[in-house]
Amino acid sequence: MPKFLFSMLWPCLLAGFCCFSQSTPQPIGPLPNENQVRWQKMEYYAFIHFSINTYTDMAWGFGNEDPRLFNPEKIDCRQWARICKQAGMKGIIFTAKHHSGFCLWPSQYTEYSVKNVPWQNGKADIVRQLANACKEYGLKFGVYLSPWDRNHPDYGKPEYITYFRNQLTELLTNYGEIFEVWFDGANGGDGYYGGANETRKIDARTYYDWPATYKLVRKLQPKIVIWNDGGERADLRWVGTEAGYVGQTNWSLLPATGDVSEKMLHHGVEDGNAWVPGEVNTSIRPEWFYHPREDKKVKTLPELMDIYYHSIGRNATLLLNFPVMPNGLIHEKDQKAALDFAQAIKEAFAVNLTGKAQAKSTNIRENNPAFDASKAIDTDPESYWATNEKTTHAPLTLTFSQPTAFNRLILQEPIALGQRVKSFVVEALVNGQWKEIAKETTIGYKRILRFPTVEATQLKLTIDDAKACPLISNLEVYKAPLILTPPIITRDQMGNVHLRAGDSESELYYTLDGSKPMPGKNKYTTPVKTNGGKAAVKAIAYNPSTKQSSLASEERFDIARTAWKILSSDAQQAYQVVDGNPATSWHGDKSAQRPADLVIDLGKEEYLQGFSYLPDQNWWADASIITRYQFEVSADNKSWKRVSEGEFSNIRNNPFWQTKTFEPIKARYIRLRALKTVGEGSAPGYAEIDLITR
Ligand code: FUL
Repeated sequence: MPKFLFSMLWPCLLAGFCCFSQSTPQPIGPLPNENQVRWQKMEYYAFIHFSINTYTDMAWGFGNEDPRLFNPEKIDCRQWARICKQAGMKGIIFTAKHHSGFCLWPSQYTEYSVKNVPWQNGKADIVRQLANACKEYGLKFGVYLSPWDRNHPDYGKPEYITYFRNQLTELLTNYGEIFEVWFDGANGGDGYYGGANETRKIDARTYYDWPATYKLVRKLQPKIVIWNDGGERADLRWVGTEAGYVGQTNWSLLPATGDVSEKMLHHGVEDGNAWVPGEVNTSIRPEWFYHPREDKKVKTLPELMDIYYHSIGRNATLLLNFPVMPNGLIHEKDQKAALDFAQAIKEAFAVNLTGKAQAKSTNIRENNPAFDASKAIDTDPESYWATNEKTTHAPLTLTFSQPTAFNRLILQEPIALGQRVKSFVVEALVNGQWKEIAKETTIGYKRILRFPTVEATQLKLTIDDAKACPLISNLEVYKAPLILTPPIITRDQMGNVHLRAGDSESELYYTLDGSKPMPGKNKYTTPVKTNGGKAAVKAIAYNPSTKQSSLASEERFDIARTAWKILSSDAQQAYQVVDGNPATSWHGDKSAQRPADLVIDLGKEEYLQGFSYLPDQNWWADASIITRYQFEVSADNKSWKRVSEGEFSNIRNNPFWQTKTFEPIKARYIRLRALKTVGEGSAPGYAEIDLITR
């Protein structure tokens, strides 16, 4: 800059600085860095899971899958990008290499990649195709590179780290700007490992030398954010579940070092000394990879809306996964679910009702109009309502020009100055009386509250407690249309079907013959008896005052479990594994010798071809989840035949129904043997056991 210009500018700069020092609130650390702020503003982006195990119907490839299986004859990465764009997502993170070790780009460091598949004569580079498609659709691009590699012969040795970093370098150098890199911490131990077929355990904290790996990442991609649930603290954190929600209280902070519990991942830590915001990762289907059996299990609109409010609405981002089919496309049902979801969000937040309202507060920082309460409802995202120094309690009142009905409230803090609010209350002035509508804790980058519709003339936000003077950059009010939740369908051991509504106003209607349920026909009042055989139940919720119907929910039940006797335990509680209620569970005997068995007499011979296991659904019971099993059948409870054995791959992070099928066989007794649980030595826990018959 020419000298004379500088001399003209510096008094202005100084004036600006003085103004800053007098009145602008001081940041209260820890603070996000620029990359974290940019990432947080993305709010919503996609995961895509696609690999060699898409062709073997497995959750985790073992590492020995034949590359010749890989045959995505209709692949169209532009379809993936188009769907994500239309769904309102801002980027895509792709499984460039999952645990099987198979690379979706022609890495020069391994033969286990797309370069050795017959399809397209080994010339394809799917990472490139997707990176290009993202560019075309204005989406950011991110990569998932699994540190655990079940194919590589050197996994577990120092040599593998060089290999891992070489691959990382390829991905972070050759495909343009990468916004996020995903280092999944999963390591189930066993694998192919170049033919060794053995179990290899590593210490995830030390083996990968994360500090050096992070350094490399940041050198190659200075604008990246790093996700890691396995070792050194990264830029982002896992929220402790893959079910699609973060804690209602959610601090974007963690201790910079040391182990973190699941509770800490779920809620953050109020006085943590590092900014590590949460990313909610979940799949649009129960599992991450495509399985045809899940075509009927795509998340419903009410489920996706819950996920939205429990992720983006709770100061996190949402990373929603699409499993790509073997033909290389996203299934049309997943596409429809994502687009309906986008439409519903648009409708929920169509008209901000603060437009004609006035915001006032008795606490404006130094009475400076730059920090007036109106700054919370203006359209400038950079401006904010600021309160006086040393204040930790302050009200803001919004007065509508006429009585206004609303049921959603958005609040935001300017996080570049730190996350401050510890608790707050929201009240509405209804017919001249203040009515409390919410009492909550943290806000952070964005908090969205849902509550039953109120018609009010005023809304009062009272910040009750904060780490430093509270600041609110945005407050919006909406009236979102009601979305009825389809009923939950369960069947108890006696074969009675139970329906449960998501609210207290809906009536429920059902059918048992596969036809479409209709309001007014077959109203659910008490549990419905089925004849004990297979049953296909469909049900809807219906709101008589709005005359709205929900989507239909659907469940298929196999043979009823009426005559089943649990032989391996005398405890009456053991019958909770067949009570049809996923919320109840039974844990095997802790003192019993390993391996632990669940033995059931089916009461008569059945023609079996599979079984399903639902682990204890309790958040804290993960040690009891079975990860390796054997399933045996018998005609006489004496001689047993093993019909299935293996792993429940990603069950710890995604403790959902696990279904295994086998060659059909007649038997009267079944034995599920837990070979391994998450917390080795823990008694196996079961919420439900069920069978698939021919
Ligand atoms: C988990 C993995 O083991 C799953 O397969 C999936 O990739 C998910 C996103 O992370 O930990």
